[in-house]
Amino acid sequence: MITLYGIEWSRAKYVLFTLAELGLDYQHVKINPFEDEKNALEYLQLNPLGQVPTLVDGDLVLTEAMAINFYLARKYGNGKLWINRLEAEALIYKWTFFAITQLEAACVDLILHRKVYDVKDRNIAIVREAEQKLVKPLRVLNEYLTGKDFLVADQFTVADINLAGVLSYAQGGEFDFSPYSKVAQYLGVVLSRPTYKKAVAG
Ligand SMILES: N[C@@H](CCC(=O)N[C@@H](CS)C(=O)NCC(=O)O)C(=O)O
Repeated sequence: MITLYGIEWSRAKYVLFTLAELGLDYQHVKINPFEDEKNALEYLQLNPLGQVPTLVDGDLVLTEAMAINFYLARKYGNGKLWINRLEAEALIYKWTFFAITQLEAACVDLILHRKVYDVKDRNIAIVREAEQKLVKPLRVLNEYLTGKDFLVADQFTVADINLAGVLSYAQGGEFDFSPYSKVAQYLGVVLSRPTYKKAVAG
């Protein structure tokens, strides 16, 4: 039995999206990263950083959302979400690492400082800096996506889940995607999949 720890609006949503795409059964333990439950001794044994998500599948305890998604796609995908060809795999890794190194921190800052934090704790300077940090990578992504429906080999893969999942935080944080029309269109397509809606519904 698979168990996923992490509430649906946290980074656990990337994994919930994958679980829904693969139609897998799982138990969902909705740990809220803003609550003390993430520091309960029992949970720290699974994830010593006290963060979500964490996946348990049999004897395997796995943290890091993107690693979890690679694992699920490869173990249970059966031809879905993964492409067994070295060049395609390299691109799946490349766009996932691009998402977490070039985009994620800024996307998370946008939603935290526009939606999640109490108004008194929001910082407009952090919002402006995050918007600025997204300009260059989004230009690159926009150009790359021109003439493509998906990131790798024109197939929907776990790279799309990972990257669109990251950008969903910017979308939730009211980022203006209009200068990046191809990214906006792509995001609209990926995030309107019923499996994403199921993931964020919890
Ligand atoms: N690199 C980790 C980051 C996990 C992470 O930062 N999760 C946040 C919630 S989205 C969290 O648990 N924050 C609580 C904390 O850091 O104490 C991953 O992608 O899984």
